[in-house]
Amino acid sequence: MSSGSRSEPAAETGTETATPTETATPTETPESTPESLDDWLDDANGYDGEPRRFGPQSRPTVWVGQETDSGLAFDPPVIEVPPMTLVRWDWTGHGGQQNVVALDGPFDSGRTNAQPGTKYHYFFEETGEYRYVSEPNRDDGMKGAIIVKEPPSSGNTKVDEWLAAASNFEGTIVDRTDTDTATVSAGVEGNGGQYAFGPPALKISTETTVRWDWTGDGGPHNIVSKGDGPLDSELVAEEGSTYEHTFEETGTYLYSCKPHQGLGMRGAIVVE
Ligand SMILES: [Cu+2]
Repeated sequence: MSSGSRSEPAAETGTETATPTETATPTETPESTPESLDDWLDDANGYDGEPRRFGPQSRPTVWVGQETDSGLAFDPPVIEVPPMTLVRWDWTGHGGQQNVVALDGPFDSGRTNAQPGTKYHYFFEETGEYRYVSEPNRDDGMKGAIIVKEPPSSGNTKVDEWLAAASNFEGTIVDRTDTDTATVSAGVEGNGGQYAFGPPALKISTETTVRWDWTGDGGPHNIVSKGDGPLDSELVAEEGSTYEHTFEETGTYLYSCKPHQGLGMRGAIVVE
């Protein structure tokens, strides 16, 4: 995603801090943006159709001027964040003059800049969909969006906070309290690749065995408890690999695939 190391600039350029009077307010169907967000993003460079999701307390950074097969891009082009999130943009210096300008006005990094290390940020308080472009490159597909929405809620706070970053979690804890053996697939579609557990959240009864089945997609995965917990599998990639654990005690068990935890490859087992 980021390319190489770069030093901090002596002076930040194009930086702007939102003040209480300068909060983001989505406008109703403005004339400049009549299409649906998906239609508008159809030709966005570097976008595979799946927003990158960030949870509460995250610090998302979008690279400005990422070279992709389709052309210069914002990276990631589309992110999903909760309200009250500070989003940063960081110029790579590739591809000449660029800026970050919302179509409907709430944020604008100002004049274009080609200097690597140029930074801009904006604090998103309100839910909404914010489309933006780099003005010199807008007709070439350098466009992006910030989707600000409340994270999915299952009612279990520990699960919701842990899985807020998992793109395939929509607030559902699948109920398997009626079975002795429940299965979870490791390496299903999500989090920008085959980097998800399916389903990401399960509810079971005590004395239930959960078996994780490797799909063989997305490279090596493992199953490791967050903090002190009972889950600790090998890191393997082969389709058909399995790992299982029988849960004896009630509680909420959080886990992740260590190599892909930062992408959102996380899961939860609630034992009742
Ligand atoms: Cu993984």
